[in-house]
Amino acid sequence: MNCPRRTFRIYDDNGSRMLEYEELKNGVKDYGLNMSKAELDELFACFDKDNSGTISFDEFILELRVCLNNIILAYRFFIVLAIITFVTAALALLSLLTVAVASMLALANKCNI
Ligand SMILES: [Ca+2]
Repeated sequence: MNCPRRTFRIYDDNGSRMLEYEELKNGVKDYGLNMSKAELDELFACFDKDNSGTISFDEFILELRVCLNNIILAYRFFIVLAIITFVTAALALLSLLTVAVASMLALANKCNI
């Protein structure tokens, strides 16, 4: 995986230090992503914060940070969900065991064991 600066340079075909729409389009395609024009328009608009029609490295890295933060948030949410599911399952199992033991004790009392 390339670092963001290297990726930016690879995308920047004409070396202008700014990404134009076609450069982003070609870069995305080079990474094997097949995006529709609408998706590319949306992606370009996400990066081009000042609506200048080009993407500076600062805009590029800013959007990558946002994406990374979203991935981290999703990962944390998944971990919390997994913990809640585990605790719920453990409590359900404990409840079943408690009922089973209580039933056995009641049966043992009835039979005077
Ligand atoms: Ca811009």
